[in-house]
Amino acid sequence: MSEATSRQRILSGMQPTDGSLHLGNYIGALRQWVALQDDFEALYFVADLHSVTVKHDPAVLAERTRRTAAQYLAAGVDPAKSILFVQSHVPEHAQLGWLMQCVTGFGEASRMTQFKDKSTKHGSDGTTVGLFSYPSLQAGDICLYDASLVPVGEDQRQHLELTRNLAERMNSRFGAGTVVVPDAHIVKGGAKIMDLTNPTAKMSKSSSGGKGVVWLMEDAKRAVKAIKGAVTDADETFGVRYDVENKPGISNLLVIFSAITGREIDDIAAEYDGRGYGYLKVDLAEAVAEFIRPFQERAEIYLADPAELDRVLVDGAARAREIAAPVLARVYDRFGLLRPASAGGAR
Ligand code: AQP
Repeated sequence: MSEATSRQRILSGMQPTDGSLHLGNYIGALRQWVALQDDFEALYFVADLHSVTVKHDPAVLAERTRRTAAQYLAAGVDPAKSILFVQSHVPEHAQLGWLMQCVTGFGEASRMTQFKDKSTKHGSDGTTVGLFSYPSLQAGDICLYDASLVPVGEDQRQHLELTRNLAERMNSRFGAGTVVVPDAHIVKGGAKIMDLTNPTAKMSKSSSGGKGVVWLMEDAKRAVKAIKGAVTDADETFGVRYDVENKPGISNLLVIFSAITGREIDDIAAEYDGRGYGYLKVDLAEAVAEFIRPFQERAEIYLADPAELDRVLVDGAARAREIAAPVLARVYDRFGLLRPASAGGAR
């Protein structure tokens, strides 16, 4: 077995629902992707098929897809170590996604909290069947590569649990080894970064207004403003400590501070405890700005050369398909689908 194939395989993706990722995407997922690519055979994709499950603007999707890929690269995803591609460039995603839908129960899909949240937000007219079945497509994304680990933020835990259930169901109905049952890899610190203006809700690309979101591709001055304006907690002692229940705002800032600087939360809390929240915010804002500026410069270099960016993505899709095609053929066989004559005909 070659070194590449003896390593465990991991897979993860993000939706190009905006021209910029946010700090939650970075801390909860992207940062881990970069750390994991040395020890795992890593596949990272831009989940464009997922992004069209809600109303989207076709005029900007292609640009957002490139911008998302450029941000992966700016964060340190290295195409020499990882396979970086666009989901729709690998048609096997939609094909396995369909089979996954066919083993998903209506009831279990209805219980997904992200679906409940998003369908409430978009209303019945804006809620598509695609949004409903998106966790099944996601299960297909993962199983298509026999991935054993999926690095995601806490918000994806329920979807990963569904993927495991669907994979186990497939193996029990169609035989052991039809698909690999994956595990979630959820980061210990920063798995759920909260909105700065509402620290009980997660920071999200689609959060209304976006005032509490730190965007990786927006002017750093705006990030500074957002952090300085973060909602903190009523506490006359200005106590700075990690206490999610009683001090969700300060705890969120401490998690961000720790993730961006690599310092321990307790050390940061000890430094600012009793000095007032303002000092913490000013220094955190500066640290975030220092992180964002070079990040943007790197992303802009990739965006300035779309032909090279596309070449990386074309190469990534070809490598991804080399893995995906035999896995899909195996699952098709197990389902009993007739092989096309060009692939040897009936079994
Ligand atoms: N606030 C967060 N804290 C930690 N991790 C987060 N992730 C998202 N928000 C946070 C992680 O980022 C990855 C990409 O997610 P996605 O783009 O597929 O969609 P999402 O999870 O639905 O992210 P958003 O920002 O909330 O997008 P919209 O608003 O478009 O739905 C995932 O690994 C996720 O865990």
